[in-house]
Amino acid sequence: MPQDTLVFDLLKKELKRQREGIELIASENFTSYQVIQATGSVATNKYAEGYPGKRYYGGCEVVDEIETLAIERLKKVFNANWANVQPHSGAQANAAVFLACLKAGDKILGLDLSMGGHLTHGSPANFSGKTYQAFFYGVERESGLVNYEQLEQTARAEKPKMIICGASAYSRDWDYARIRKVADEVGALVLADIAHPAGLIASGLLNDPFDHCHIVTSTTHKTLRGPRGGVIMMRHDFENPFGLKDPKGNIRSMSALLDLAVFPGLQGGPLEHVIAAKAVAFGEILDPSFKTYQEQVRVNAQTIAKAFTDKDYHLISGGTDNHLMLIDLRNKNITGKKAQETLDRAHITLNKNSVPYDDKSPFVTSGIRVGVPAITTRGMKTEHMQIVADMIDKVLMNADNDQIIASVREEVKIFMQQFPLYPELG
Ligand code: DSN
Repeated sequence: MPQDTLVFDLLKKELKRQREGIELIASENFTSYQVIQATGSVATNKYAEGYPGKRYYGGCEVVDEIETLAIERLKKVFNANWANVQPHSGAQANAAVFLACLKAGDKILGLDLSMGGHLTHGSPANFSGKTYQAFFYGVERESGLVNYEQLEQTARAEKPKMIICGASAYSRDWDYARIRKVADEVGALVLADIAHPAGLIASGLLNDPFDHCHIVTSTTHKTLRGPRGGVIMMRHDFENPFGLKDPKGNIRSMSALLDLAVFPGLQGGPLEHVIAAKAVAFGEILDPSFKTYQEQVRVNAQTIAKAFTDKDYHLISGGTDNHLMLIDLRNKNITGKKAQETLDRAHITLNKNSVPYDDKSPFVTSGIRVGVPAITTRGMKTEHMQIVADMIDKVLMNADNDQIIASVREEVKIFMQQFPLYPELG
């Protein structure tokens, strides 16, 4: 059969874009080539509704082994005793947790999206805010740190069934023990969505949420550097606190309820090719080189944060403990939207982002989010961070100067040639 040149030419173009640009989207990364191979494998052909050993289709004996391997490796990565690797994404993972633990109309408490939270933590635009009664905590105006007092006060006043910690644009570590304490006081479950910092947590570089949070969800494609997908985990399979029942009316363990929520509650056939790629990525995480990578991510983040601060950029919370930072551009006379679009023209990719207490709409925003997992995978070290910060500053300070932007684009292209990406693809 002839190759679909239209699509494959576009994929070549995308490879070129990835190779020639500086990728600073905090939620992106470059997987290993073997993760790409597994994602593009024959396992895409297999239907396997159910779980290993309990499928609704024949011929599942091999994908059973693949999925079991993924589960066992993931459990080892986080020292968990239960994991589900089927969620198609982080949003699906969170939806499955809500489905297992809550009834429509129950109260949930999460970090406000405009303060760095995630859509699925109760935003009115998302199923989580439409199905459940969502309350929010924020970050302190001065420090930019999570306002734990507000979280506690709201928890005591509203008595939510679930408190969600985790964020999409928060550069500091979390006090999981403090959140669990108030959750126990008001009878709430704690869900930690570690999609962003999961790789640093896996490497022991940030606080471990597993002993304090009942359930932990993550994506697999950000700092974990695996294929696009989600997972749900628990270190301790706890008793079902609200007497929640399975569809047959039986009270079950939380792990059984979570499995049922993923399938058949929310999803049909699992993406076994992606699960194979997850297994590969989890194997890579178990290799000591992954910790070295995460240490470099963190030192790169801190180094570029300092480079920005030295140029009078205002970082929310003043710096970073993890892989990202949020920059308030209001003293630089450029919006987040314009910054993103202008940097794009220089092949420097990041996203505009609301900053806490932003006076601009989410379509415009006053800030940008900068993350270093992808450039660290490309091989950048601390000495490269100043160069990247200088290029960003040059673009932002000359946003209406086409000639300067074109010259930085050329500079970026030459700079990136020293960091090869997927040589296997020619
Ligand atoms: N996880 C989000 C991000 O941080 O980019 C998208 O949902």
